[in-house]
Order: sequence, then structure tokens, then C-alpha cells
Amino acid sequence: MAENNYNAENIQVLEGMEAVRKRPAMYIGDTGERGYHHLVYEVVDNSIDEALAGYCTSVEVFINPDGSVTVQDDGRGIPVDMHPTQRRPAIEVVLTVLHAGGKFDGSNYKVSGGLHGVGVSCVNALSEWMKVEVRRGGKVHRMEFSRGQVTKPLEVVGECGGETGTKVTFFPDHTIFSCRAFKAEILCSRLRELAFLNKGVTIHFRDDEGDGSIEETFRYDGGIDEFVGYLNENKKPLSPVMHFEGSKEGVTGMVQAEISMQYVDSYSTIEQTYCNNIHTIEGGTHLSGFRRALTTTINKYGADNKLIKEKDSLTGDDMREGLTVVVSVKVPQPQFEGQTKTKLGNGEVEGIVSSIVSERLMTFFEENPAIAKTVIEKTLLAARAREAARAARESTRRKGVMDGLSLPGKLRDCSERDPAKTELYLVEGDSAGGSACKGRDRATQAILPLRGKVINVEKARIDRMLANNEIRTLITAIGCGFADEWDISKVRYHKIVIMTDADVDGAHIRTLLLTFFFRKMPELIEKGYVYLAQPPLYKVERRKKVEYVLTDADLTEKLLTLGLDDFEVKDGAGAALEPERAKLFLKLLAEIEATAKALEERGADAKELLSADAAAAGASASLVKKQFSSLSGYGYGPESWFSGDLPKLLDRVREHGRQGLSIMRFKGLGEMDAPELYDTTMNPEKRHMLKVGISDAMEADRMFSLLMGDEVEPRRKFIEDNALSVRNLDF
Ligand code: 28G
Repeated sequence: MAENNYNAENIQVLEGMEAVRKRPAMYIGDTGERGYHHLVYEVVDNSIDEALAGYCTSVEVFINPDGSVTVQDDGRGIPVDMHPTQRRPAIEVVLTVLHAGGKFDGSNYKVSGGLHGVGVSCVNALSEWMKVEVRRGGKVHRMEFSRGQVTKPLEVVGECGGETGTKVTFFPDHTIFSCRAFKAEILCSRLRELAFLNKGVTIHFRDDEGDGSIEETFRYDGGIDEFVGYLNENKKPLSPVMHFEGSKEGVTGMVQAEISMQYVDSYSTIEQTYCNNIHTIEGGTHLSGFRRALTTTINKYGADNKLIKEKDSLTGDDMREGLTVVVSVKVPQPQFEGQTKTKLGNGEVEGIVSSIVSERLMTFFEENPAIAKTVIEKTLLAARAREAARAARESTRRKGVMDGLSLPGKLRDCSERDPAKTELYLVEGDSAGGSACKGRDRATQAILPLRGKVINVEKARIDRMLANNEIRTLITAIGCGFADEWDISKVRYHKIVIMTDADVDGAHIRTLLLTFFFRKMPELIEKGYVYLAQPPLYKVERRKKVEYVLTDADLTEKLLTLGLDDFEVKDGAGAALEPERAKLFLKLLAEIEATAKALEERGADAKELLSADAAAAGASASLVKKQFSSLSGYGYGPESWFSGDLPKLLDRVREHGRQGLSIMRFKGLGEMDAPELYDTTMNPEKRHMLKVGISDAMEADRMFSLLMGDEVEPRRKFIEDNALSVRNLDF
């Protein structure tokens, strides 16, 4: 009988693992980049749970040289004794039975949980292999799996004294995922967030894949207060960070809520909400509870202290202008609703959050009347600007600008009316606009030349924005209206392509346009309607054959390949490098050179574009020096024959590659004639375009504040810190 039960359970386990492998998307969302990284979060969540239970203080996450990931914690270690009913070690149950995570008894709910909260068993099912090591009871235990099935049963492999913890290493199954490698940046962004949300936990990350390891440690004893500080890093504070927390019995158990907020001198609002460490992008009851409390408290305090009069008629939006808030709740049995299942549904949470915030915020205002006054004055200004914007919109509507009835004269529209088939090119300057108009496919491609400077929306309220000609024209051409009247269903093109010169001015205009779309029409970006055209930088002719080259890196690659054809690079001992190694080495050199050049350009245009001071440019020299010394440590010692003259070596190989080529650099779109522009940049058959996406809205927000805001000091620091990837500044 017991034997039969065991078999029955075995079959269930196999079926469970098979179900995950058959429909992976049902369990982890998708099998692309997002799902791939989700595997790591799912494992890390187990460690975070162990930390929340009070038994784990540190979590290590490594990307290994072979592309696998290791997660290690110093918790109690997954139990290894026989499971009472399943007749196998508890650890095997945790790793092979779906949803075994924390549901052993009802009281001990799983607090932390990835978006799908499916547990490590799913990760196991979707891994080519997984190795688990547990330190517990003085022994080191090990077990191995492949695609969810045991390949090496549990065994004791050593002793560990009093040490305890769990270590999981896994390699995703590449027959299931389309993504091929973990990205440090993506993992770090989530690990940082987890460290903010779970104060005191140390999360250490290292990327050992590829050359040069990246290492970061996240630990925030200030928790979400520090999170708010991080989000506001590049903004001017108008209030200190205010922190409120409390807990109350809910329907399914104790609900804990933590709120941190700060007002800054900005016109946008950031509301980041979490339930059980899950980012609730669509909001929900915790967010509505917070908003309700903010509105009632400001209204009440303002009225009681005669700061707000009846006729001011403030809205919630007015009160949230310039506010950054993080709301984090822990709910025993969370219900997630909405399109992406990221909206908290548990009804009682609204009242719980609202009562905590109302009570504590009122006390804060009473104890800090000067801050309360600043906040309320800001709110009143927002209300006035909203009124002015409404009036401005009213008048533009009368002129027919908003409804698309009268399209702007500058727009060279296409004849096709189905937006799914049409493209709008936003082109910098008249001459490029002219070429684009002549070259385009009239049926599907519309051209809007932008003449004046686009306004920086980071620094302007709606009323001033609507007074800007370029912005009004843009709104009309796109067709969706604006602000309160925004309607994505009226969009006139499904591809809105920013086509600017590959120079500093072009980069500036592109950044201004992206800021506008990101802040004011984010749905266009979310829907994937915004693109960047990729005009070629070079025209290369070789024996009458014309080729267009997109980037400096591509040109270098081309020249080095040609140049190394019959050219030898020798090391200090006089031995010739293998051609592939020589090329890699020279490519590294070229990267450094490009960085130095980018820095020089930045330095030169700093006054105008970034208004950073000379220190940014000055930083370049020391950075490049650092890079060169790391290269000599790479095996090309100071005694080698090209010592100290690496740039010359690069030049020589490139010169060699250049022989017989004629290379022309386009200084702007205007230098291309109409057929050339069409062929290289607009022809759907041949062009390269980049789709603009917001993979990380939070980082994008910080970036825009940094680049477009008034604070010079953090921008200078950013340039220094990111000098080597400074080209990314252009987006
Ligand atoms: C490193 C990668 C991911 C984990 C633990 C610790 C326990 C545990 C994990 O229990 C469910 C519940 C109680 C038996 C719990 C240890 C209680 C006592 C644990 C991890 C079954 C599993 N001692 N640490 N699971 N228990 N870390 N990190 O997975 O009844 S998972």
C-alpha cells in the first residue's frame, strides 16, 4: 500500500515537472529575457523568505563563467530529513513538487514571491541541470537534478561544523528559453530593489562570465527610506523623507504596511508599490489607500490652518505633483488582479494603509508646520498650472490643433489611413526633412520636420509645454490628444521614428523627444510605437563597391579584419599573436580610444548640452590611463616592443586596412541625397531601426531626471562614473 502511494506520488511529481516544461510561459510568464532572469528571482526569493523568517542575513548571487547562476544563503538550510508523507527527503520535495515552497502549513505563508510565485521546483524543471548543497546539522549534503528529475540522490559530502545554509546552482534549459545569457544589469536592478525592500539583508552579486568581473553589494539599513532617496537622487528635495509604518489584522492574517515619501522640486510623480516584494505595477488597494489618505490629510490640515480655501478645489493629482512614494505591504494571501496580474486586490488593505498614513501624516504636519506649508504651496501651484493648461487646451482645441482635424502644415502625411501600416518620421532640420520627403514611400511614410528646439518637458509644466510649437505639432500629428484627453486608440502611426543626426545636437534633440514621450506619452513606448532610425555613419567604397557602415565600432571591425590580413602583432618575447587574439586586443584598444574621444567631445560640448564643469573632461585622462595599465597587466608588459605606443599600433593596423578603400563620414542626414537616405535608413527592407522600450521604468526615470534636470553635481558625477559607457548617454 505504502509502496503504491510512493509510486502514485512519483508519477505526480513527474507529471508536475512535465507540465512546467510543456507550458513554461504559464509558470514563469515567458521564455525570453524576462522569464530567463525570473528563474534567478525565484531562487533568490527563497533566501529572502529565510531572511524574513529571521534566519538569514546574507545572500550571494553569482553568474558563473559557464553561464550558470549560483545563489547561496546563510539560512537554516533546506531540511534534508525524510518528509513525513512523501517518503523522500524534504529537500527533494521542495525541489521537485510544484508549489511545495512554503505551503507546508497554512500559518507559515510564503512572504516573498516572484511575480508568479511558483517556487524553485519550476526553476529546476526548466534547468538543464541543477545542483543543490545544504549545510545543516554539521554536514554538507548534496543533490543533483536534470530537467526536474533526480540525477544524483541526496548524499553527505563533507562536514561543516556549525555552518548552515543553502546553495543552488543551475543552468537554464536552452531548448526552452530563447535568451542565452544572464545580464548583470537586469539582475542587479532586481537585487537592489530586494535589498531596499528588506532592510538589513546583504545581497552580494558577482558576474564572472566574460572578461572582467563585475561586483556589487547591496545592503540598506534604511530600507525603503533609502529607496526613496535613491529614486530622488538627482532631484532637489522639498521635504525630508517621511516614513510611516504599522500593521493590522486583515481577513487572511496580519497585514504589514510601510510607506516612505518625499516631495521634490519636479513636476512628475513616482509611486512604486509592492506587495510581498512583488512590484505591483498596476497598483491596487494599497495604492488607493495611500492616495485617499494623502488627499484627506492635506485637505484637512490645509483647511484647519487656513492654507487652503474652498475655491482652490485641489485634486489628488495636484497633491501628488513632485511626490516620490514607496509603499510596501506584506499580505498573507495576496490576490493579484489586472492584465498583468500586478494589481493588488485584497480589499481590506486599502483601509489599513489609509488609516496608517492619515494618522501619521497628520502628526507629521502638526509637528513640522514649515514643511506642511511648503508642500501645500506646491500643491496650490500645481492646481493653478492645471487650470492654466486647461485654458490653453481649450484655446488650442478651438483652433483645431488637438483633434487632428487640421493637421499641421509642416506635416507631409502619407496616403494610407491604417495606422498599423504607417510610419511617422520626426526629422531634424529642413534639409534632411527635404531629402526624407523626396525619398520616402508616400503611401506609408509621413515626414514631420522639426525646426525649432523641442522644449525640455522635465522643466516645464503642461501650460508652458502647450505653448511650444514643436510640441503642439507633434501632438496633432500623432493624433492621440494629450493629458486628460489622451486616447491611444486614435494613434495615427504605429511607428514613430526619431531620425536625427549622429552628432551632439542630434543626440540632444533625440533625448528631448524621448523625454517628452517617456513623461507625457508613455503608452506609445509601452506599446512599442517609438523607434530610433539608424542612419549609417560611413560610406565605404572598395573597388567601386559601395557599402554603408553603421557605427564606429563596425568600421573599426572592418578595418582591423582587412588590416590584420597580412600584418603581425608580436608580444614582448617576439612571438606572433594568433590573428583572433590580435584582433581582440586591437578591438579593446579601439574601444578605449573611442571612449577617450567621446569624453573629449563631451568635454567640449559640456557647457552647452550638459553644463557639467571641466572636471568631467578632466576625468577622461585618468580613466584612460587606468585602462591602459590594466591592459599591460593583461600580458603586454611595459618591456614589450610597442610599449607605451599602443595607439600607434592601432593606427598602423587600421591604416593598413584602409588601403584601397575610400571612406566618407556623413556629418548629418542632410549630406545624403534622397535615394541614399531612403535606401540606408528608411527602406523597410534594408534599414536598421531600434525599438525604444522601457525595460526598467525606474532606471529610465532616474536617468531622465539626471540628464534633463537642473542639478549639475550629480550629472557631473554620473559622467565620471559612467565615462566608459558614455556613448550610451545618447540612448
Ligand atoms: C540558495 C538558494 C535559495 C532556503 C530554507 C530553509 C527551510 C526551508 C528553505 O524549509 C519548508 C518548512 C518546515 C519542513 C525551514 C529550514 C524550517 C526549518 C527551513 C533557499 C519543510 C522548507 N529549517 N532555506 N526551506 N519546510 N533557501 N535558498 O532555497 O517544514 S529554502
